[in-house]
Amino acid sequence: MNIYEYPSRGQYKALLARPTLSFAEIEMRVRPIIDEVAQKGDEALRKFALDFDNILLNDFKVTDAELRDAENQISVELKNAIDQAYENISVFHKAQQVEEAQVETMPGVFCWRKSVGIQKVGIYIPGGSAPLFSTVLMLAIPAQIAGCQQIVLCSPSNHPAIYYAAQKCGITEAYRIGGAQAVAAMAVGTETVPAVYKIFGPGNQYVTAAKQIVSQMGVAIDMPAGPSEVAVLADHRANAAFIASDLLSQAEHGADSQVLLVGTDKDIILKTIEEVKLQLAFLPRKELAAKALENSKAILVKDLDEATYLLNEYAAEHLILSIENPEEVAANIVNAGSIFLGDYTPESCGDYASGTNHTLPTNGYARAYSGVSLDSFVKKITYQKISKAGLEKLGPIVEIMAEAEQLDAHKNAVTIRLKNIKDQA
Ligand code: HSO
Ligand code: ZN
Repeated sequence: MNIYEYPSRGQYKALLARPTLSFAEIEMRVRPIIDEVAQKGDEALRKFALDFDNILLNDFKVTDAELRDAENQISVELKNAIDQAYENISVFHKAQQVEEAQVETMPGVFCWRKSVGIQKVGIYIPGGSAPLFSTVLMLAIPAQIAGCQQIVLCSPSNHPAIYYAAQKCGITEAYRIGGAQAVAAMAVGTETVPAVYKIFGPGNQYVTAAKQIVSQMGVAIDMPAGPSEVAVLADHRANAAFIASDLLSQAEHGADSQVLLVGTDKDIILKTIEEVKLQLAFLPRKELAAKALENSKAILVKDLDEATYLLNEYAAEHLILSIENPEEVAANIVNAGSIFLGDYTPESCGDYASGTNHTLPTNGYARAYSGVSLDSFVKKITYQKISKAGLEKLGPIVEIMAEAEQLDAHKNAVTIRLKNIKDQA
């Protein structure tokens, strides 16, 4: 971890830059996969499973019995933990259901808006060493609350915790397929896998590229994704061991994870770096974490105002405020995916079970994007109803505007009705 002492504001841009991801080369490899799934359906899925993962896929739809039986294959402790996380995430996301009032903008002109669940959504959960069943909760719970009718899960992993979470969250069907081809299947549909309208979930560069490509084909995606990241702000009284554990919990996600420590006290920064070394040695995923730490930075700044400025420039996916009065700084942070306040709020709690969603904007997207929430699973339809008296008031305004835009048919749609109302009188 390199230390940068009191960099000038002019240096921030270069200092905070994320590594650029070269999309073009991966895109070239992913496009033919998507085309082949579109043309050959299940046959292509079987071929890619054999070519890429050496798996002979026959039936890849997960059976109801497999989903139901998952409960018996995990420990009671894990089941109870998932159940509590489910409760907390449900409560937090249910609170996002807001019914908007019907508004009478002018006498007789009524406008309103309603949230409607996206009918068909797809959730991708990667395979690999960490079975991300927590991500099933984070995506399927809001989908369930939103009232999505079809919630499709694709994952190359058959970890029972993934299946337990899936059935608990009302996933309507699950398929044991992975990679770019799974994203393609959910985008275009095959004989077995239904096409969906929006695809969610993390994945490697190929999955990310596939999501980006299908999003240009008219299928919505949750958000543009980059490697996961955390920024920790520490003051003179912060606990170095706590902060080190937070940095490592992010670093262990992958070699490309981004970890940033911002401090107002050099001693704490040095102690934290020592602690990171100590704790790293005990981690089963130490190689991955060590790689991520190679590109990570510790930045010493003169005070909390400067830290706030820097952190707003960076726009972290996760921001931990390990400082005396975290609320004061939090009030001035305008760019972050999710903020963790105080010494006893590790990111891990948000990752698993406090209630907030862990699918968050990375790579600086927190400047303009929000994390996944109930909103991500609904569309908002607007409605209006105008009475005859309302049209008599509003109509002439629209006639004038349509005429000024030289759109006569628009004007006529009002005029013809106003005339009809007059004739009735
Ligand atoms: N920190 C990850 C989410 C996660 N952590 C899943 C553990 N499991 C991205 O926000
Ligand atoms: Zn995590």
